[in-house]
Amino acid sequence: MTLQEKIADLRTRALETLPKIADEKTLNDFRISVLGKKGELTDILKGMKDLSNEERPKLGALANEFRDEITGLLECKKSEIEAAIIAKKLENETLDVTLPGKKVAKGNRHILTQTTEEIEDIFLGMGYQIVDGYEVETDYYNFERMNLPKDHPARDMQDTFYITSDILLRTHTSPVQARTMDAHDFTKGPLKMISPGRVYRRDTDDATHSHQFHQIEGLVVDNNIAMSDLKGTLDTLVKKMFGAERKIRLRPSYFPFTEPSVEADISCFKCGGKGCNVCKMTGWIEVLGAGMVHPNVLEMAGIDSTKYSGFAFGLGQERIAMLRYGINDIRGFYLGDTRMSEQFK
Ligand code: FA5
Repeated sequence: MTLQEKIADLRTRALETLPKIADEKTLNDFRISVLGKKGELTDILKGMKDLSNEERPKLGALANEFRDEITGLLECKKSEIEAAIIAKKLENETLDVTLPGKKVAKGNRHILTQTTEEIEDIFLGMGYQIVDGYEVETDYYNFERMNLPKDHPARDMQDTFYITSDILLRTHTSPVQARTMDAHDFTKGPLKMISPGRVYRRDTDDATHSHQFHQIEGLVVDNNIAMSDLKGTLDTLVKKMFGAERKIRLRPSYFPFTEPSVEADISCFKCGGKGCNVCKMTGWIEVLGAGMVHPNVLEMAGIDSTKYSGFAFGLGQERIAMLRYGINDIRGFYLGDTRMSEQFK
């Protein structure tokens, strides 16, 4: 075979193979085998040295023509393969807009947060300000400023978790009373505040007690504040939270920081007052402690107790929520069981 014939033969084979190629790798291998440094064309052209001066340029022109033709065809094939890849991708990615969408799970606020916000709204409507307190408190504010000196036996009622002998996890929201009284300027008007937050006690957990729970403190200090103001305020709160039919009772109690002191109970949601395991057979569930601010507490804040008087209360949100929604175990608030939390959307 002459070199011309060899090129013609290579061309025939190349034109036969090219249309059958369907992927980039095979195409590249083909290019190398035909036009590459060690490819067939190079091999054929090695024979040029034996040609006459007249024939050599003719063969060179033929080889160039062949190289240009095949290079052009390779380019076309490459574009064809790329277009096929894109078409396939698009086919796989087609979006069926008629398919039903995936629902994004929506959470809801914890029932204790909802209860707190509802109570906050009631008091905001009565002109109270909302104050934040500290969960890590000093013995001074948690006890001493609440008229509970170091050796006072009533400290036993509220044992807690101590960080040092002077720093503790607060047992109630009452220290916010002292902090707010210290900061209040009575020339600007009466003091009316509530303070919600988390409190801690070394209590044994049972259906109505937890070692960590929530309270809302309330405090009003002004001239001529009387027990009737406290009673009216608590009545309004209970009516708004529970409706007019739910019974509330006030019974005498003792807190070192109020005098006189009361505790308020609400008739049990489960037995309606007959007595059951939730209310420990009493028919009532205690929801808050309250009373008239003790003169010592006012004086320690630099408030003249002959001119000013006040009432204060501390209610437990868990108890309020239990009564409101018929939840019979306080531990249900903290277990994170979605079957419970989803009921309060
Ligand atoms: C107090 O904590 C007083 N600081 C309340 C107070 C404030 C009285 C202002 C006078 C003036 P007591 O320990 O009773 O009081 O708690 C108040 C309320 O917190 C209770 O009525 C109850 O609703 C709730 N509570 C008390 N202990 C627990 C507990 N272990 N688990 C859940 N709730 C509790």
